[in-house]
Amino acid sequence: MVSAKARTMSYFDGDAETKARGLFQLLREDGTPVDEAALAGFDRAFARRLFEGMLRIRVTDARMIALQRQGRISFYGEAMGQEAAVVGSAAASKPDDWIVPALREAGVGLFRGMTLDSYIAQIYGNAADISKGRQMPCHPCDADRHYVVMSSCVSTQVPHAVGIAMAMKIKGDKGACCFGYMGDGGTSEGDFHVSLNFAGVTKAPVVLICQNNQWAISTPGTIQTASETIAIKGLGYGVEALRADGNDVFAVHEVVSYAAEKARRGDGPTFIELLTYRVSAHSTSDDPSRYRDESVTEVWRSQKDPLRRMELFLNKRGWLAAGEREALASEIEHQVRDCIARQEATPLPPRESLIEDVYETPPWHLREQLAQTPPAPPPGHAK
Ligand SMILES: Cc1ncc(C[n+]2csc(CCOP(=O)(O)OP(=O)(O)O)c2C)c(N)n1
Ligand SMILES: [Mg+2]
Repeated sequence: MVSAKARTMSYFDGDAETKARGLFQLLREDGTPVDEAALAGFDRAFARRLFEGMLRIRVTDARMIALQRQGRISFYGEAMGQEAAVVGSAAASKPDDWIVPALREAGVGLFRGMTLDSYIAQIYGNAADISKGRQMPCHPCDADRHYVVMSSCVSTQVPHAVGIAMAMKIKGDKGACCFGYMGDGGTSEGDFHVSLNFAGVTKAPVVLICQNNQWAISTPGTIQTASETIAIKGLGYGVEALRADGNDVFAVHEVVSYAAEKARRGDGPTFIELLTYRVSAHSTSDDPSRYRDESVTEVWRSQKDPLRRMELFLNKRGWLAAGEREALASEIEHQVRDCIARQEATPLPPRESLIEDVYETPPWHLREQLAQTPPAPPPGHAK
């Protein structure tokens, strides 16, 4: 689903620098279209799917934060305020594409079909966890959905994504591309610059997406870079650069679809900056009130909220009835609670697997440890 009409808008006619400095938008904050005709390709079913995808992340994240506060999971990083960037880009991906996420894109995996049970099992690190509890929470993966596990090291996603795309090109894979995500902080790392250079030179089929949420833990965007925009950095490497309102799910879908189609037909890489805001804390280990003015956050939480914008749009079109958002949210919450109950009742991975998956013949000191009585499981975990 792509609104080719949207590409006729003046933004796409701009020269390379104008696009990298501009801000593509299809829906204003109050939910009214910037250009009615440009929305012609987005029908009711698709618009609702995008909205439901965003709501699913919002509701799931809220439950996960509550679980962490109750001591039932150890750690969580949410995507509050960034759901449009996550879902709009996910919806532009195709099953054969590969996804290399950074910190806030678990919702991309979910949108592509990772089950909630698998996601939550990976957060609990239980026996149903595909990684057997050996990853940090919030580092999910799903090989069947081409959703690669996130590396914790900021910006390593960029060389990983460009490398995958280069391999796809060398192997002659046609009609697929790789999405690589990063944060604004990630663009200050050497990995970012090296990879952009490789992407430009090799014309790899890659879509590099920076979610500029204006914070990198406690470092604000104002001191992250002296560059006029983040997008414009792509031009120095010969990579087409686009910049869009990351809280406008239609605009995100449009720019990412444009870049993905271009990559899939062999016309090379695109670097996209999506302007958004990290409404919540960096993670459950962070307290942003210590370092930023939360009255600014409040504006992003309310008037600039991406779900609110889409809800206003859907209401105006008559595509979402009164009370339907609440009903949908409650249905999702029930599903999440059911998954939590199932995953909490699932035992931990067998502790022997820690050793036996590594050694064919464990050495004597590990055999001794294996024979010891296991300690009590942490609270909230079944035996
Ligand atoms: C190489 C590296 N340096 C530092 C860290 C610690 N760290 C984790 S997330 C983060 C900030 C990331 O900010 P950004 O890239 O903007 O992503 P966001 O958290 O805003 O999504 C830092 C400094 C790390 N994980 N890896
Ligand atoms: Mg950031």
